[in-house]
Amino acid sequence: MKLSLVPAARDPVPPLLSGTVLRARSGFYTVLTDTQALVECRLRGRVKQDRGDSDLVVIGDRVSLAMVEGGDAMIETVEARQSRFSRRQPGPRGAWKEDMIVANLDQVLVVFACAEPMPHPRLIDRFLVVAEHNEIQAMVVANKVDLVGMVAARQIFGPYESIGYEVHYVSAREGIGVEALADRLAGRVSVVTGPSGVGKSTLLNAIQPGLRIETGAVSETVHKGRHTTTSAELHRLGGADGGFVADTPGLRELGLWQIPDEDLAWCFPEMRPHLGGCGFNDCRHIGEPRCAVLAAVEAGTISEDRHESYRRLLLKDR
Ligand SMILES: Nc1nc2c(ncn2[C@@H]2O[C@H](COP(=O)(O)OP(=O)(O)O)[C@@H](O)[C@H]2O)c(=O)[nH]1
Ligand SMILES: [Mg+2]
Ligand SMILES: [Zn+2]
Repeated sequence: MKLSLVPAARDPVPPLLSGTVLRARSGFYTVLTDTQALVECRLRGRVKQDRGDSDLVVIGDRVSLAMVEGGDAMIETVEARQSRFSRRQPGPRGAWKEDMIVANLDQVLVVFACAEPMPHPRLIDRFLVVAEHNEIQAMVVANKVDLVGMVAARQIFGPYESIGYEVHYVSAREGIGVEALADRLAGRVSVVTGPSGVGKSTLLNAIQPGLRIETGAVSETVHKGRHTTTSAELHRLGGADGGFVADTPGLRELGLWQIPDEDLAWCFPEMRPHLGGCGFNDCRHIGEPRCAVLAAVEAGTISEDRHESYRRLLLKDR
């Protein structure tokens, strides 16, 4: 795309355009400028050097662009990230690789189905823990309520409401609860995550008609064997308040995520008030005497199920 930039008379340097990265694919970036133009860009070599070989530019990054000869655009600078959704993966020779997924996001939607596939509390907790570790506000979306009804859905997901998570009971297929959820996305940057088959893509298509994201069994086989998360894309929401949402096809391997042992309890919000109160400073909350967390489990303020998720994550027992 060609853009002609006319520098202001008092401004000796041609101005840079600011924008947000919506798509990043094999060295090419699609940037939505603050003037609402979509520009295909490449990355200045200097930026590559500055940032080493970690994820240089990911979707959600705020960047500045310069137009170069021939009408091409180059990303000149990348702003510091306000927030991030990333996962750590085992890398070569025992090193850890941080896999950046989205930058500058406001919230994570942890989507599960009420049935087909049956939700598993261990897995729900694993997704929530990843969001907490990234310090991103998480909400739970219980999709496919049409299959089980509200009473059964509340039995499964109600405990998350008690912890303080916002839970949306929806049916992407029947349109139940979709409008209320769309309201919560307006004007924000959201990432949709959850296991495959729960209806994430269907839900996004229902929230934003016109997106036409692939759904169902076909897309699953197509994506199988691709070990990349870079195909994630920020979609613009059409409402008056704007906003963006990212589908994350590569998050199926979330099981590889590792969180340092000493950070894990903090990732269970209901454990936080008790963390200072244990008899031992280095208490792991799995059987030590005078453990405040175990006392709260005993008293029923922390659910046994959630503590079991904690224990299994800590002991890498999945
Ligand atoms: N019964 C029912 N099926 C749904 C609903 N939402 C999605 N599905 C179906 O669930 C399957 C997986 O949906 P998809 O959006 O591809 O899931 P994703 O892998 O999480 O993106 C598809 O066959 C959808 O038609 C829903 O609310 N109710
Ligand atoms: Mg999908
Ligand atoms: Zn303890």
